[in-house]
Amino acid sequence: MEFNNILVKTSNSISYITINRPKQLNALNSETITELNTAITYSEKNNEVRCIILTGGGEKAFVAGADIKEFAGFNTIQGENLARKGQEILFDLLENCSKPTIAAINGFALGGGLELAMSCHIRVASTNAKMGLPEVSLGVIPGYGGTQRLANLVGKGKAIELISTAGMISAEEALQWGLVNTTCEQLELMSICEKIAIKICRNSPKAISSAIKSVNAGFIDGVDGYEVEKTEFGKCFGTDEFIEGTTAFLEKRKANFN
Ligand code: DAK
Repeated sequence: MEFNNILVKTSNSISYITINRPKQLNALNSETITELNTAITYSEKNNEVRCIILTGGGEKAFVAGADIKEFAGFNTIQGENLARKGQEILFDLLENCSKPTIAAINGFALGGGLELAMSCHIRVASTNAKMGLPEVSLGVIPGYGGTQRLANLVGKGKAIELISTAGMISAEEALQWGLVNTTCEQLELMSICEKIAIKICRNSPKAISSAIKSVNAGFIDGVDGYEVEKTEFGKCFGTDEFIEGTTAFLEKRKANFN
């Protein structure tokens, strides 16, 4: 696969996707969004991949937002259309991905960049990272799910504070707020993400997929997450991985889910 704005490699069952526009602080333009859609869809379908790590190229930014140059001239219809399309082909795709996705936040994660990180299942931030949703300073609101996902992650009060002040918080504050899972020095960022990914890769991919679906269900209006959990739990009993997992336990050996 040839891309202009992202780098993709797979190694030891981990797909590494790097947004690679460091001169523009990895700002998300529509071509990058489309390329990310292709790479994530491919990684999800590829049986070799068990986990996806998403990061930004260079040392300064994860993603400093949607590309302001691109949407500056939009009207109301174009704005709404872009929000709908972008949410569907990238942000919802990531959130509903059947394989765990980890955002390695290596610097600025602003606007669409923080929305991208919040669409991932797990977030690890390096200590130099700065996070915020500064859209209201540009006269718009977060349009890629940020108002919803931030409030889900940190609560309504902190979400409205961060959005309406257009402020930025440090990695340490983000950890206190529950916005990121953990923090580390920038040099350790990829190895910390890989440690998490390696643990994930040892477990049943089908069970993990069911768990992600069940957790996500609890955040969908009108859907009973407990019901989804029961159904997904039942489905696990019909998988080869359930047989392997339980047999391995009884035989006192490690399960092999390859
Ligand atoms: N878009 C385009 N270019 C960007 C950019 C961005 N978001 N962020 C940085 N750049 C570019 C700068 O223009 C500069 O390019 P040159 O001038 O060198 O050509 C280069 O990256 C380096 O940036 P700086 O020189 O500004 O670097 P500094 O270290 O001085 O400052 C900064 C770093 C992150 C504080 C600063 O770059 C900054 O404030 N960037 C903008 C942050 C921001 O406001 N991001 C956008 C948030 S709003 C929508 C859906 C969603 C959205 C919009 C529409 N629709 C559905 C329509 C979401 C909007 C957002 O994300």
